[in-house]
Amino acid sequence: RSPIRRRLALAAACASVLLAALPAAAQDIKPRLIRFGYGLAENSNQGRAVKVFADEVQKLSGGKMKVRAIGGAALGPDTQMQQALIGGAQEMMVGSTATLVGIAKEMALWDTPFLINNTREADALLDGPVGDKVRGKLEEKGMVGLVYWENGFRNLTNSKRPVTRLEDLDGIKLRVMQNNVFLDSFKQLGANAVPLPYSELFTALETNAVDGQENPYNTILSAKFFEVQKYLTVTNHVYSPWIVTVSKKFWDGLSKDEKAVLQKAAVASRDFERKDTRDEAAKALAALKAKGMQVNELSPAEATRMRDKLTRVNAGVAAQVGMDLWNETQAQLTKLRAG
Ligand code: TF8
Repeated sequence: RSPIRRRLALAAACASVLLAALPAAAQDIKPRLIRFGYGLAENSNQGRAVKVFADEVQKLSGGKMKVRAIGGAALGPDTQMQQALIGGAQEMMVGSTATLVGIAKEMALWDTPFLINNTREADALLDGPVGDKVRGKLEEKGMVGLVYWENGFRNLTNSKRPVTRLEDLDGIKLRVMQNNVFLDSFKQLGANAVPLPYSELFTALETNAVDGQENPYNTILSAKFFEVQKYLTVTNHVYSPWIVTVSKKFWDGLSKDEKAVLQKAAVASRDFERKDTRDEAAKALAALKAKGMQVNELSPAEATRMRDKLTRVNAGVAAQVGMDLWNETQAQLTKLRAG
């Protein structure tokens, strides 16, 4: 490189060091109010992580940017909040990737049954090129995806009977997320699958409008589903992520420094959330048993039967997300499993 280019590079490096050292007050940050909606209770892994995000934004912006956290689906179910983000009436949210499939079809990748075997694979896939590509699809639709959080491995509950064999699901009215892959998956298993927004789930279970549902242990605990569900079957049938999104209309009006605040806070909240969720999940099953739930594992033979039925939806997911993305995902997983 020429000496002049080297000097320029050096100057640029110094400038960025200086910039990083600047107090928040000297950065290009204006007072901003961010309404951040989410569906679970304040006292849940989702609520705790939104709080961490809010505190982090406050700190990094020197108190100029304020996050107003609004939980319990008070701003509406995920799909309604997504439309508010796209229209610019709400700034941020966190929710299930599964409810975004109608907006960005590639999100269906994360609904593939048994795609991800453990949290190491989840983090590598979601934080790597595949996760970035899927997240990136939201931009042209009016949303910016910042980071993925962990919802977790999903397990089945119901109020009718213990599910020990595939046939036990026959006729069980099972709430699923509003998503074609989940609908197809549970139809394959013989359940009477009913798509419902999460915000209507507790009441639907309580009034026996539906018999069962599936969610990670954390949510079964924080949403108090144990009060209205007797049986829990350990299925771990899919790993669900959450995604933190920003209204593109709002995002485009932010300065570089303001965007950096949100990005840094998002990463900090992700790291907190995954650890918190995993710590809680490790203890949650015992807590659910203590609350009176009757828990059963599946025999290896029955687990295989269910898995075989569920993975019948895979070809459909591959077609929906595109073979390039599907193959890239499988290749990364193969590599991860080898090393
Ligand atoms: C579900 C999801 C929920 C999310 C949440 C409201 O069952 O697992 O955790 O949608 O953001 O709907």
